[in-house]
Amino acid sequence: MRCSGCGVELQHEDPEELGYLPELVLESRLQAGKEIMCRRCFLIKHYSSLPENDSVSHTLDNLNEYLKLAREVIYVIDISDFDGTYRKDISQLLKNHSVHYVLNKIDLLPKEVKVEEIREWASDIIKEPVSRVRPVSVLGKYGLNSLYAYLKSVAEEFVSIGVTNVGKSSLLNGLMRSEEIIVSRFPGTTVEVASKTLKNSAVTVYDTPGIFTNDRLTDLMSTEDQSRLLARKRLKKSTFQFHDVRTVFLGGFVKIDAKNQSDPVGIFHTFVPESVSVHETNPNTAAKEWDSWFGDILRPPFDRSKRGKYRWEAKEFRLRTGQELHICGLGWINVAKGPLTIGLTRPKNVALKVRKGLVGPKKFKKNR
Ligand SMILES: Nc1nc2c(ncn2[C@@H]2O[C@H](COP(=O)(O)OP(=O)(O)OP(=O)(O)O)[C@@H](O)[C@H]2O)c(=O)[nH]1
Ligand SMILES: [Mg+2]
Repeated sequence: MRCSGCGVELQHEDPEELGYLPELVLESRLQAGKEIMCRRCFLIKHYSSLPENDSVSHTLDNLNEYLKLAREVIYVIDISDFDGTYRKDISQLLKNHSVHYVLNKIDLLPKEVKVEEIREWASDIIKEPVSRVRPVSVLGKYGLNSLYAYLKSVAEEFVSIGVTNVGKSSLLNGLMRSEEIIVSRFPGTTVEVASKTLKNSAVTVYDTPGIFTNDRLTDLMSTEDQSRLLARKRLKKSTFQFHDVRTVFLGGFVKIDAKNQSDPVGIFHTFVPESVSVHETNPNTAAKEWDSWFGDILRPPFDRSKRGKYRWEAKEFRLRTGQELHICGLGWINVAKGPLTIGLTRPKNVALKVRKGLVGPKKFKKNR
């Protein structure tokens, strides 16, 4: 018998292993006609927590196995962390597949950005026609009907893949208009492949466990803190207009030292989840106070852990008007008036990417 939440075969022997459900609980729930779930799914669903020592982790090797399930692939990307979730290492494994890109969580983007713009922006980077790039918001119920119609017109079998927490399982629930598959704010919720057939169609989609990464800021954080960081509503936009130099912290993990090279002022915006504190100061105070502010007024981290625990690296970028610097697993900096020199200090493993702006330089002109 399998768990109704994650599809893992139930077992009564080892509480540390997946699929554990004490035999007595199983019997009483069967008698009462209640849903049959493993302990892990029960905790996620009813207590929004994970068992202690939860050590599920899925790699690119696992992904290679999932890719054998179907030729057509739905690659789910979190548009609010595009460069952290649309990845070279994954794309390289998809060469022999036909790939359809779902950009999920568009509800988190600034409302000034139009859906068609997002689509064209991503199709340009991915180098695939716009028809293969589908912006959706599962939570905002946007784009699901047209995605459903599109999938039906393409093939009968798809495997849905991507890194953790991008909303793969939510997407499949949304397409099925059900809440059958367990989803949560924790990375690594799905532990086994589950296949579902969409209503009124012959389309089968395999939901797969998310691939774990090690270059997103979130990868430095506990599962609990990652779920705290995860954006619930539109990303927070902050604007900085300055003549000379400016230091801005994005939580405790990112320090931006911006130098204006433009005449007379430079302007940049930052976009981060609402749980990230954005703090502007001068370079001297920043250098003096960073340690004591870390995990206090600068969050995340969400506890007073020591800054010395991490390996730090500073990198310098010269950015033109309209360019963006994405900080994988956190958010991005958008240059509204450049050129600017941005010195960015962050833990060394966190990947950075300069890209063409998702947000055009003139977008926010009216509200400045
Ligand atoms: N803002 C927003 N959040 C979403 C959307 N879709 C999913 N989420 C949230 O993203 C989190 C992860 O969703 P899941 O469906 O469990 O993600 P997953 O990709 O299956 O994750 P793993 O199984 O861990 O790989 C949950 O908190 C969802 O509520 C969306 O359209 N917008
Ligand atoms: Mg999942």
